Amino acid sequence: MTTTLYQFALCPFCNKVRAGLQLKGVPFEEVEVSPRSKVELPSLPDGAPRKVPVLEVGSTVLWDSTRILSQLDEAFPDTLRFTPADEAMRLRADAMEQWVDDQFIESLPPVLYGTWREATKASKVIAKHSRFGTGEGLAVKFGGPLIMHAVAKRILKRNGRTDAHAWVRENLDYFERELGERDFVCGDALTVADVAMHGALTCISPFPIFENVESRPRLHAWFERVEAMKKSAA
Ligand SMILES: N[C@@H](CCC(=O)N[C@@H](CS)C(=O)NCC(=O)O)C(=O)O
Repeated sequence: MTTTLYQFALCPFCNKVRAGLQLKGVPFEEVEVSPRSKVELPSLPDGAPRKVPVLEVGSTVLWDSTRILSQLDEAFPDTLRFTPADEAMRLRADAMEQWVDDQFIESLPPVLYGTWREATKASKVIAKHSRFGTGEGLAVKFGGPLIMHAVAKRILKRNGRTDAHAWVRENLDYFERELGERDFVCGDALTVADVAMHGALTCISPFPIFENVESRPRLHAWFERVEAMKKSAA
C-alpha cells in the first residue's frame, strides 16, 4: 500500500503529518505542491478544502493535519499509538495540539519569512524539496517566500505584534511550562501533542530562531527524545 504526503515543504501543518508518519515508521512519498495552482493534489471529496497537507493511504484520501493525525492510529494499527486511552489525557493532548495549531503555528511565518535573510533561507529549503520544471521551480522558490513575506507582515499586525522572535520565544516559554518535568506533554507516553509541536518545530529547525530551542535544556532534551524515536522507527 502506497502512502503519499502532498505538502508544502515549509508548511507547519504538513510537518505535523510528516512527523506522525516518521514516528510510526510508515514509509511515504512526498509530493511538493505548487502553491498557486495546486495541480499535484489528488481529487478531494466534497467539502475538503484545497489545502495541504493531504495524505493518500492506498486509495483513501485524508485531509487536515489534526484529522489526519487522529486517523493515523486506525490507518496503521500496528504502530506506536498517538491517542491516549485515558480520557483526561486525551483531552489534554487534544487541547495542546489545538494550541499548537492556533497559537504556535500562527507565530511562525514571521520568523520564516519576516526578514530578507529568513525569506532567502526559506527559498533554499523549499528548493531542496521541489522537483518542479525551471519556470514553476523559480516561481515557487522565489514567488512563495515573496508572498509569504507580505503574509508574515499581516500576521504580525493582526496579532498586535512588532517583534516576531519575541512572540515565538513567549510561545516556547508557554510550551516549556506545560511540559514541566515530564518526558512528554501528557507524561510518560508520546501523544498527538508532542507530534504536533515536534512537527512545527522541525519547520523552524534550519532557521536562526531554532537557537531558542537549543538553548533551553528541558525543551531541547524533549525535542531530541522525539527525534530519537523517529530515527528508531525508521
Ligand atoms: N487546518 C488545516 C490548515 C491547512 C492550511 O492552512 N494549509 C495551508 C498551508 S500552511 C494551505 O494549504 N494554504 C493554501 C491555500 O489556502 O490556498 C490543517 O491543519 O491541515
